[in-house]
Amino acid sequence: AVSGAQDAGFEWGAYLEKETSLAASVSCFRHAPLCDQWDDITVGMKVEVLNTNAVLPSKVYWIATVIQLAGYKALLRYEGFEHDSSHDFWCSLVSGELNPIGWCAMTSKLLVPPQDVKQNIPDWKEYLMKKLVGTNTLPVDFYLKLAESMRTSFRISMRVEVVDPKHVSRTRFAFVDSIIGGRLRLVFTDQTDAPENVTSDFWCHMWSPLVHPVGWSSRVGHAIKAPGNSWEASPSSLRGNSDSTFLLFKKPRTVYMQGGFFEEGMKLEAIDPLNLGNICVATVHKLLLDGYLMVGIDGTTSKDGSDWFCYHASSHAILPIGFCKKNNIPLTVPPGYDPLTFTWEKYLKETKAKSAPVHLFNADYPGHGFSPNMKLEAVDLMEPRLVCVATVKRCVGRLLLIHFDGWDDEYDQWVDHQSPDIYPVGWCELMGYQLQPPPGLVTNQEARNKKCKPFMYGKKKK
Ligand code: MLZ
Repeated sequence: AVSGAQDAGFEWGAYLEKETSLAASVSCFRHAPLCDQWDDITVGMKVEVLNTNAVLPSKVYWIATVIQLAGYKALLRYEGFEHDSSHDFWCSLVSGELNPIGWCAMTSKLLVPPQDVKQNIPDWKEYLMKKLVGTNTLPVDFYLKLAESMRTSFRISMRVEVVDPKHVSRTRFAFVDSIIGGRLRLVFTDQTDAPENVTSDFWCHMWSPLVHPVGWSSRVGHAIKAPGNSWEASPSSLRGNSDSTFLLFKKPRTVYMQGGFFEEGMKLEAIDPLNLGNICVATVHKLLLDGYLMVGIDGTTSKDGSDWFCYHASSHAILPIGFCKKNNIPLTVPPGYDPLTFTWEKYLKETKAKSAPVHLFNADYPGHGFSPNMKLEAVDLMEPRLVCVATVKRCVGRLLLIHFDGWDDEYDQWVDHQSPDIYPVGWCELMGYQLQPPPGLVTNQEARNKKCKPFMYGKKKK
């Protein structure tokens, strides 16, 4: 099962310490709950939390300071331990276990200092008063804002059109079977091609460019898998979606066509939709409406165009020629070409093609807070049910190269920094979704028993 229980063996806190890595801040992820509130969450802020360092029959609480932040998680130290880090502990800021200063007083809970504090503190009240001056605490509306930002307008059983994972040049009908943290589990309404007893499903974020409102394909001129049953084909199958359903979907930025637009046959560089670690030599094969383009990777394109892929003209996955060279990224060239001797100039001549002019590409770049080595939770888009422990390997403008910890570099994926498929550390825990730990990673319990077992690499791509 994917959702449900956490992998008891993996703990982000211990893992970050072992890797001596930082995690990307929640404020880097625009689609993540509390992103806009996260500027108020700082190292040094103080909270009230259960005191587990007490031997009393009833629950007692104590004040702790945030020593370090990692996504939704915080390393805490009880007040009184000063520079002694031996009792530090990791806690999720969104678990509901942390409270603003004053919460105990308001709810008649007892504040009791931890028993292992070695220092002699004769007057705790005075001590705390001094420590608390000028410090921050959790905003009072923190949990309210959290609940608000977890709400979604997508509904179970809503119908959508989604890119067919087995045939990426067309979409197919599906319905929303479940929603977790804005991620939709889509079940295809036409199961005629699936083996019996197997439900074919697909996970994607509600703001993924792969998912569209019903009617989108015919509106823009995109291919769609012919309805497999009469229910799907009948106009009444649109029932269940209200007229305003399309408002829920992410609309790509408007593209202006004056000053020219992409044309059929133009060459460009594009992230390979089936191999997201590769940026390839590609061609615009067809223009659809509303600024959508069918793009094919040169050399792999099957005759019938079944592996063309729809990118919007404003997509950050399509790039002007020379992008890779300029940014020192290996360009994936068509079969038969040598990456060492490939030049665009020669290639354009040989193929008698034009390159897509630079000004047609979306150059918006507001900046971001990611940097190499930061940890995060990222969807393996080739198996989008899996949210995995991952690292930012490179940042090139707005693109991030995501590496899946413990897996071969072949699994790396280029994503936009605003991709809805990357999440802060602690996101899976918040959503109750299973996080995929690095393969072969020794669990904490084993680590405690064995210490320093070598890290093993996972299987090759299947
Ligand atoms: N089918 C694959 C799953 C790989 C998942 C990798 N995620 C980074 C395998 O088990 O080989």
